[in-house]
Formats: sequence, C-alpha cells, structure tokens
Amino acid sequence: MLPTRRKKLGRLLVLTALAISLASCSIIGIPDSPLNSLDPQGPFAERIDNLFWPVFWVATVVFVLVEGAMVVSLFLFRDRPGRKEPRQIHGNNKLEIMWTIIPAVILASIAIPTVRGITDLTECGADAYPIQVIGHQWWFEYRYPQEEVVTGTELVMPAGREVCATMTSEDVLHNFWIPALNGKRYLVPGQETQLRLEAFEPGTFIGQCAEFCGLSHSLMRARAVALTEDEFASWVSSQQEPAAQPAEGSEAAAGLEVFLNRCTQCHTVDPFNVVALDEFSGPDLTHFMSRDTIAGGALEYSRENLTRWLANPPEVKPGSYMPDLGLTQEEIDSLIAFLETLE
Ligand code: HEC
Ligand SMILES: [Cu+2]
Repeated sequence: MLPTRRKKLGRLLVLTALAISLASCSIIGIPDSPLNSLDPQGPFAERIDNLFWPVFWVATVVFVLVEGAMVVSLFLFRDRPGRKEPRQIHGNNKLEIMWTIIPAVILASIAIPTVRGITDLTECGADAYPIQVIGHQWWFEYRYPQEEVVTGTELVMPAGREVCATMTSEDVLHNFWIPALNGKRYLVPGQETQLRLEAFEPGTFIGQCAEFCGLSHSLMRARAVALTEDEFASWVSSQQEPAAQPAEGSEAAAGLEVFLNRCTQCHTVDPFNVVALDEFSGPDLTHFMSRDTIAGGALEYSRENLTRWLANPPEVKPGSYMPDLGLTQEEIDSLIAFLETLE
C-alpha cells in the first residue's frame, strides 16, 4: 500500500472508532444505557437468552469449520507452475447428501424452539396482570383497566408476577422494547398486540421505542418500574386518589388557574378537569410527581428541566405535540408550584 493511502485508511479507522463511541453517548445526559439484551432480568428475557447462546455457539462452530475449510483450500490447492489439478469432488453423492442433511438438521433444531418461543413470549397466561400500553408520538401511555389508573412514561408493575401488556398506537407504528424483560413488539394503530413482561426482582428497567416513529423517536424512552406486591398495591391506591385542592392564595392555586386556562385542552388533572381518553391528549398529570422522568423519559425530573420543558417543548423534543405556549416566567413558576403538588 502507498504510504498516503495507509495514512488515509488509518484516519478513517480512527474516525469510525470515534463515531461509534460518540453514538453510544446520550445526547441529553439521561441514562439510556445499557440497553443490554444479554442481561435478562425476568423469565421471558431469559427464555430468549437460553435460545440465543446455543444458536450463537452452533453458528460459531459452523463459521470456524466453513471459513477454515476455505482458507485451507486456498493455500493447499493453490495453482503453482507445474502443479496438477487437484482431485475433483463435484458429483460425489455421499458428500452432497451429508452437507445437505447436516445443515437441515441444524436449522430444524433452531427453528422449532424459535417458533415455539415466539408464541410463548407473546401469548399471555390466564392469570397475567393486564396493562394497556398505548403509543403516542413520542411517549408511552399505560392504563390499568382493573384499577382505573392512567399514567404515562413509567410502566409501574408488580415484580415476580406476569404482566400482560396489550398494546396499540394512537398514531404511527411504535415498538415497545425493554430488553431486560422481553424482546421487541410492535404497537400498531387499529390493532392489538400482546407482550408478556415479568421481572424476577423489584427494580427499574430501561427501554426505548424501537421503531422509527418520527422526529423525536430517539427521545421516546420506555421504563418499567417493578415493585414488591405491597409497594405496588400502595402505588395503585395513591394513583386512584384525585389531586388535592391547593391552598387558597398560594402560588400553587395561581398555577391551577393557569393550568385551567392553558392546558386543559390536552391534559387531565382529576378532579379539576378530565380529557376523555379517546380524545387527542397528552400525559395524564394527576400524579405527575410520582414519575422520575418527564416527557416520555427525555428528561430527568428537576425544576430546571421542567422549566425548560414548559418554556419550549419542541426545543427539548423536536416536533413535540405540546406547543410552545409562550408562557411568562411567572406563569411557569406558578405552574411548577402547582405541578409539584400532584403527588
Ligand atoms: C396541544 C396539547 C397540549 C397542551 C395545550 C399542553 N400540553 Fe403538555 N403535553 C402535551 C403532549 C402531547 C405531551 C407529551 C409530549 C412528549 O413527551 O413528547 C405533553 C407533556 C407535558 C408534560 C410532561 C408530562 C410527563 O408526565 O412526562 C408536562 C408536565 C406538561 N405537558 C405540562 C403542560 C402544561 C402545564 C400545559 C399548560 C401550560 C400544557 N402541558 C399544555 C400536549 C399539550
Ligand atoms: Cu415510537
């Protein structure tokens, strides 16, 4: 190779390495990694893992054998001056039957558990706890039909128990993916799909919408919070409570006033207003403070981030369906005082 070409190649390699390491960084500084499918934290993800590793090792052996045979043939049977043609095996029945049967057996032994796995991972058990998952550009909404609870962004679930996620989308295709709990599954407008979720232990498991769904697709995070049976029961009963009336004359009361004037077209805060579930709507804010992340998981909750969000949502999430409402700093401050009462 010419020295300049070698230099160029070196530069290209460095740039590629840099691009790969930058691509794995989070742009807005919220932990979105590791999105690791090799670290199962529940029975369904484990089922995938138990299939993945044997297939991986079989594939590795096949790769080494096939590539090895090729490299050996390249050197052993190379054309050299005066060399005779090597013995030809074309038309050797025994060999051809053997190398047809062996791959067929390997493929069948992979295909059978794979097809069984696909149905097992998506057909819920009879006792599974039902949760509806609704995809919106760009956040996930969760409804608990048995408990009449509606929340968003964080899927709170009991640990050690199967959850049956029945999923659909309000707008475009989305894809629900929490790698520690199960594989990916589509959310399809006008159609329902199911996904089984279960965590062995309490914990927080992060995920991501895995289907390109528009401008802020990368900021459509998923997050499951698994709680012990008791914690889950008390979470449910606190979610069923309506919001408290802010004290008269307080800053929160002023914030409620702004909310009623500017926000009720899209947001519910029970008991002050209710936007019908089938209307176009943003996240239900009745228990806004019970979530650690806001705006589809794009921002960690903090006053500073909430100010940023209220001041100009599309600046945080390009294309956001919550518009820049031109709020004054005073309005933002009182809204935050109000929102912080929504535990
Ligand atoms: C035109 C509809 C619309 C209006 C009006 C609107 N919002 Fe939103 N809001 C949304 C949508 C949609 C989202 C979700 C955006 C996303 O995550 O991409 C959202 C998200 C939010 C969130 C984050 C919620 C969460 O749980 O992550 C807050 C807080 C919020 N809005 C507050 C307000 C306040 C306060 C007002 C009134 C000043 C308001 N919104 C007006 C549509 C609206
Ligand atoms: Cu999406």
